[in-house]
Amino acid sequence: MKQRRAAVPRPPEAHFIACVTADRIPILADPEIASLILNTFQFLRHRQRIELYGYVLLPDHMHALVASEDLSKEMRCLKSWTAKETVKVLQSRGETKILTCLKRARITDRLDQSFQLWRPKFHPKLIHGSNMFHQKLDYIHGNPIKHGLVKDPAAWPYSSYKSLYITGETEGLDVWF
Ligand code: NI
Repeated sequence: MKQRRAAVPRPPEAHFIACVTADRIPILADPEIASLILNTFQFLRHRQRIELYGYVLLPDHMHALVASEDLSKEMRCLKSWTAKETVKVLQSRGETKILTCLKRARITDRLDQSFQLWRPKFHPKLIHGSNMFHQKLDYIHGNPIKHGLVKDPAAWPYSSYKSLYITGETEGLDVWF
């Protein structure tokens, strides 16, 4: 008889990813847009479509450590959903300047969409072992410093640093050591 597999965590075939906004339009560190991106990560986590080990949102790009059976599909899903929702947020606020930028950034062969939030790629790099895992996690958390936004990783509101190392409130994250 075939036994149902218990919910043992899969060995994390995590990938380090980087997603950049179209034309590097700096809108991801907007509180409302950041939270819709993070909520989308959480939606995918709760559906067990991804595992999320760490993340950072910078104004014009994001980095994350994620694992998934079909990472390309999930990233495509995350990007198209967050793009649509971001446009709705900007429209409701009447942010015509940014919307014009997103319209101009549109990739011309995609006629089914009128705005472009993300560049098409997500640059996945497979994590080999725990050294590389931690190196990438440190890179993620150090990114706001690297990009000159803050001096202390705890001062940047849009990363997993505080949850992992300060508050210990890691329910939004998958932890792997
Ligand atoms: Ni960066």
